[in-house]
Parts: sequence; C-alpha cells; structure tokens
Amino acid sequence: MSDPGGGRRPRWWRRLPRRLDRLGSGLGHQLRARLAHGSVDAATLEEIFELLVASDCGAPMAEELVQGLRERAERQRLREPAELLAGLRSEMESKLAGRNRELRLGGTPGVWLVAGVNGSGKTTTVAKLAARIKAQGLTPLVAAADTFRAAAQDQLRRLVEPLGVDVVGHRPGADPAAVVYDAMEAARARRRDLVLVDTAGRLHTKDNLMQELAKVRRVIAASIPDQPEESLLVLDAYVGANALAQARAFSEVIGATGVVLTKLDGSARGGYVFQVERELDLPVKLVGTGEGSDDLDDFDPAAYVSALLADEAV
Ligand SMILES: Nc1nc2c(ncn2[C@@H]2O[C@H](COP(=O)(O)OP(=O)(O)OP(=O)(O)O)[C@@H](O)[C@H]2O)c(=O)[nH]1
Ligand SMILES: [Mg+2]
Repeated sequence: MSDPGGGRRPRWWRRLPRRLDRLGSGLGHQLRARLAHGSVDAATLEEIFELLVASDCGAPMAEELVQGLRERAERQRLREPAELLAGLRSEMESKLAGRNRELRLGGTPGVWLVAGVNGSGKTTTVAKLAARIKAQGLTPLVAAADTFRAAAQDQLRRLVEPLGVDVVGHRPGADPAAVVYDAMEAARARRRDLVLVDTAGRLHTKDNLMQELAKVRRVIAASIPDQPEESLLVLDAYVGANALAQARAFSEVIGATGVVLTKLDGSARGGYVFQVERELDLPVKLVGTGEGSDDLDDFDPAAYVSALLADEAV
C-alpha cells in the first residue's frame, strides 16, 4: 500500500501548531525570541539547548541539533533570525529524514500486530486503523487477542462492529495466540485483506506476559511466511521519556517495525518524536490526535517540524 493516508492533508496538520504551542513550551515563539538578536553565541546556543530539552527532544538529540545549528550558522554565515530559524528547521528535518514510514500490506491476508503498555491507546488505534482500511476499500478483520479482561473484547466490538468489521474473539482468559490463529484462518476463509491484532496492555517487566506476546508473534510468523507486515508499538506521547525503556523491551519482543504515537493532542511534549526515533531507532509511522475514529494520521515530518516551530505558514 503506497499511500495509506490517501494523499489528503491531515486535519492534525492544522490543529497541531496551536496545540503544541499552547501546551508545550511554546518552542517556536521562544526560539524566535532567543534568535531575535541575530547571533548564535554560546549563551544563545545554551538557551536553545534548554528549550529543546524542555520540549522533550531528549538531551542527546538537543545537543546534536544545537551543534548542527552552530556549524551551519558558521558555514553559511547565517545572521538573520529568520535564517537561523530556517537553519534549525533544516537540522530538525534532517533528523527525521530517511526513514521508511510506509505501512506495509501485501499478504493474503496481511497482518498488523498492535502492542504496548496498559492504556497506551492500542484498542482505539486498532479501531481507527479498521476504519481507515475500510475507507480505502479493503476488508479488515480484527483479532481480539486481549483476552485478559472480559471488557476488552466488548470495547473492541463496540468500536469496530458499527463499521461492519468482523471481530474474532475467544472467551476471557483464552490463549491470545489461539485467537490470532483462528483470526488468520477466518480471514483466509472470508477473503479478508488484513488482520488487525489488538493485544492486552502489559508491563515489559512481566516475563510471562512478554512470552505470551512472543508466542503471538510466532503464530503469525508460522501463518504467513513474511512475518507480520507491521508490528506497531503504541506509545502514549503524554508519558514521555519514562516510557522509552519499556518501549525498547517491547520493540524486541514484537520485532517492531514502527511506532504509533498516541495522544499527541494532549501532550505538552512537542519534541518527543525526535527522542522516540533516536532512542528506539524506529520510524514514527502514525500519530493519534484524538479519541475519534478518524483521529489517526500518517506522520509527516515536514508538517510536524512546522508545527513545532509554530511557523506562520502552517
Ligand atoms: N486524546 C486522545 N485520547 C486517546 C488517543 N488514543 C487513545 N486515547 C484514549 O486513551 C484511553 C485508552 O485507550 P485504549 O485504546 O483503551 O488503550 P489500550 O492501550 O487499548 O488500553 P489497555 O487495553 O487497557 O492496555 C481511551 O480513553 C482512549 O479514548 C489519542 O490519540 N488522543
Ligand atoms: Mg485495549
């Protein structure tokens, strides 16, 4: 699937700058104020570093950005505030460049596994993906592999059945891997294009639960030769840096191919995407910006940087 976003300009693109600027450190406006005197002396660079850290880029990334800006300013003799800001924008864009953010779908059926810690937004994301796949004229089927709580399957059914999407589920307490196996069989029999697997939230420290997830992955791998096309790690943008150690453990177990960053609408941490990509070495593929079924968009680096810098053009 070459263009999962359908090429439309996402709504969040317009919403984001205001939100980031209101909820975050007001990075764009503060940067403009710091750069207003048109020099990048050590004190200014230090202030910019602190602003980037405050917006949750993470210290190592903030350091790289500031370093890059300093070198660029020297090399290109940047003086005007607008030029310096453009320089920083280029640095930011280069950090996000070169990652494949495409959602892969090719199997018959394809399968996307969705995993993450408790409450990160997995079930909501599965429902949003089901709506989106459906809108593209494809046929999703959802595997209710969160068998941990009875309410989990009910929540999923409530969200996706009105869309006309089938859910395959077992009774509470059943083996999630068995649910996935059955869902794959059902998808084949019913000629569905894609199986979306909702999994239970779990702590990365619970070894037995992580083993359960690994088993789900093995069932998928055995069922289709090419592994799950996507193993999406759902991260709550609101949780910030604390979540990254957990995320690393998940990433390994599920063989993550990308990140869905949810709740970006409520996050005060505008720069988090930089930190996530640097620390996990994974592309942020999708962003969740609300609870509604269409509040999910492809991550667009240029729009994101514009939002972060509160560009007037956005
Ligand atoms: N504002 C906002 N809320 C979101 C977003 N994504 C999910 N939520 C909300 O976050 C809460 C948890 O979402 P779920 O999808 O149930 O999370 P989960 O990861 O499936 O939770 P568990 O299965 O219990 O681990 C719900 O109230 C969702 O509506 C988002 O992008 N923005
Ligand atoms: Mg859930």
